[in-house]
Amino acid sequence: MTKPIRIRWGLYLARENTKQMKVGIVCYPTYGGSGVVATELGKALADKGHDIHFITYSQPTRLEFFESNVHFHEVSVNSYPLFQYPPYELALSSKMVDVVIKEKLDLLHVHYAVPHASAAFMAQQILKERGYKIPFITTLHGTDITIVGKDAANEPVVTFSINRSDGVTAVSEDLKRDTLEHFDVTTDIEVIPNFIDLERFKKHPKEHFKKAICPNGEKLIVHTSNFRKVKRVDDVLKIFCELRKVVPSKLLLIGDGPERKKIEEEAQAICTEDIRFLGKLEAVEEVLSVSDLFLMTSEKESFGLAALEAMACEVPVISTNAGGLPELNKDGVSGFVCEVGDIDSMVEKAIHILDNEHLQKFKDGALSRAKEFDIENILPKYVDYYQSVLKKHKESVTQSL
Ligand code: GMT
Repeated sequence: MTKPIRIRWGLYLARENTKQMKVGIVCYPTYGGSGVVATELGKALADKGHDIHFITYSQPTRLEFFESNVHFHEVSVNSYPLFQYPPYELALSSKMVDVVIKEKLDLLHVHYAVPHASAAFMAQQILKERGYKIPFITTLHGTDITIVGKDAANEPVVTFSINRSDGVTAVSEDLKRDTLEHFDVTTDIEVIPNFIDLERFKKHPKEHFKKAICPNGEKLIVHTSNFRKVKRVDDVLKIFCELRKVVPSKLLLIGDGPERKKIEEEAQAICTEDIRFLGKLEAVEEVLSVSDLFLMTSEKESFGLAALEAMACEVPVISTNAGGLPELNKDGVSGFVCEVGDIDSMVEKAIHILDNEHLQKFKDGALSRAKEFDIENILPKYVDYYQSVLKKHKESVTQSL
């Protein structure tokens, strides 16, 4: 029997035989991909009996109020006339300290490095002084590395907090490579890709939608994103304008963001009657269910969760070769992968896919590729990783006693 020690570590270490963990999850609770991944991961872990505590500034978008084993702790930032910018990171670290102690958490898992990793490091140091030892894992999602992290204004803190994380995961091999290339990172990075709930994201019988949107049997093209510059939504318009000259089709643009107004103006100037903007949708899978082709034109994309959601609904994808997209979209199988900005090639591939002779083959290819990212396959990777980080952390704490 192990001798009792005075360090107060999480219950997991005291009850190793149960394997149930108490995990604090920190993320952006809004529409971004990292928040979706964090929320779905937390819900799936809770389903398996783990106790999950979301620590965020508002209720995560995909979280129901009453789910068993799921708790929500709101971070509220008190401002003061002196502050031009309310100190969110400070409030977040303090909340983490509070929740770890009150809820006896075993582990913190922060999604999107900025500023969550440095806030977790600060919380860990405070907890250490109070006699609580807790490891934290940072998941790198994309722009936290490729844009925000690389910014000289943030880089030293991002590098430091990645290196001080007890575990680091990245959502694609490409993001791992990019991180190692641009940051002086000494910690191992585990690649755990995005995942999909195939119960929700599947082809739903919504043929009446298709009839309403495409009354004359047109093909339905779809794009969903947060309308940021990196998504190159204007390329979607360019592709569609060329495509509709050959294939009668309609375009749906789903989501919202900084570029939307500009894109709407551009759309009005071209073929407005065939393009519709739907804004943010709760049940995006219902529209995907009747779509024939998904376009992802990003110049940076660490994984491409929106494309995976489309594939799970049997929608082939034409994507760029940016970031981790080629790791998801299998060229010639689930769709095609083209150079960023190569409109001609994307139009040519779109015409090929939408040909009735080929369409079903690509739909089947998209679905079978999506199945490889079934949450049931990816969740055990996170659980195993949590357990290995907890074990390593326990060993290092024991050695330092
Ligand atoms: O920048 C965004 O588009 C949102 C961002 C986020 O972190 O909220 O999404 C990133 O994370 C997703 C989940 O891991 C990935 O599927 C997206 O590819 C990634 N976006 C980019 O790299 C641009």
